[in-house]
Amino acid sequence: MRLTPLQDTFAHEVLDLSLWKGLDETTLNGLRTAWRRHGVLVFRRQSLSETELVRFFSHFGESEIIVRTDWQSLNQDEVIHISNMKDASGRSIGGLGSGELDWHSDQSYMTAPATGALLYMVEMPNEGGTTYWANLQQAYDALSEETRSQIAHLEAIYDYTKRQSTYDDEAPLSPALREKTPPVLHPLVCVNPQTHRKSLYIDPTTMVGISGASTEEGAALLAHLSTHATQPCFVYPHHWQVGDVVMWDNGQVLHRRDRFHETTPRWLKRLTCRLSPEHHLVPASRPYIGT
Ligand SMILES: O=C(O)CCC(=O)C(=O)O
Repeated sequence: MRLTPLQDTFAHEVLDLSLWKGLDETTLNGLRTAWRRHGVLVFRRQSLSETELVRFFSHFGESEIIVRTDWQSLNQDEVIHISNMKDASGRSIGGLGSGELDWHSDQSYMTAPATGALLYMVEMPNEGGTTYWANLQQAYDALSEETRSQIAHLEAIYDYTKRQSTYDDEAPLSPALREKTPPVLHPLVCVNPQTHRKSLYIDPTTMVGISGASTEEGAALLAHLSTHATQPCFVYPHHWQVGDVVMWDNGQVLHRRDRFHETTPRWLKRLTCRLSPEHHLVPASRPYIGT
């Protein structure tokens, strides 16, 4: 296995591995270390069944069944479909449509986020649909001293209602989904348990304010942090090919997607796993019970 940085960014490509084959413990440990260090790993030219995908990702953390069970694969509960494609009866085969997805962090709407994520590209359009990842530790390092001390002990409020309102083709949040996703608080600054370095933890698609701040002050600070953290110098743009596997750690990075034409099919398989707070930055969170 060899690792190479992608486009001079933090993201790395892993070469010489066929993920459908069983991987030995030395290789898996190398991958675990590389993932903790770099936050985004890319594997090209893979060909994996859903069972093989689930088996590969289970080496990094316990599989998580996410709240969007309506996007689940018929074969494997752990796999969801991210797609604009429809089945013979005209029903979407998965979620997230064809629109732009703004910067977000998966599971930030949960009190105990499962922060490991993987996408596997199955079918893609010729144009659009590029996905971007932004490094939150590099962004923290580049903040002014003044902003760092301003945010040191602040928590942001996250609400799934805001996130869902940005998705294509979605009905309003159902009572059942609302029950699973009440508003939560996460600190704006988290510490990596391995390196002890500080990092931002934000999600512009889901944050609705800052606990204890006025609506205007909270919105201004969150907008400032979001604009700062997503500057091109902190971003890796991934230009997909069929067979790509990308895995990322939502404790370290944000991601977003460009829109693509709604009539061109795009289909990814998606997995989520629970990363250990001993080895990965997992935000310490609590329910938000209002002011
Ligand atoms: O469709 C993509 O490229 C990204 C999907 C995404 O943002 C997600 O699965 O959280």
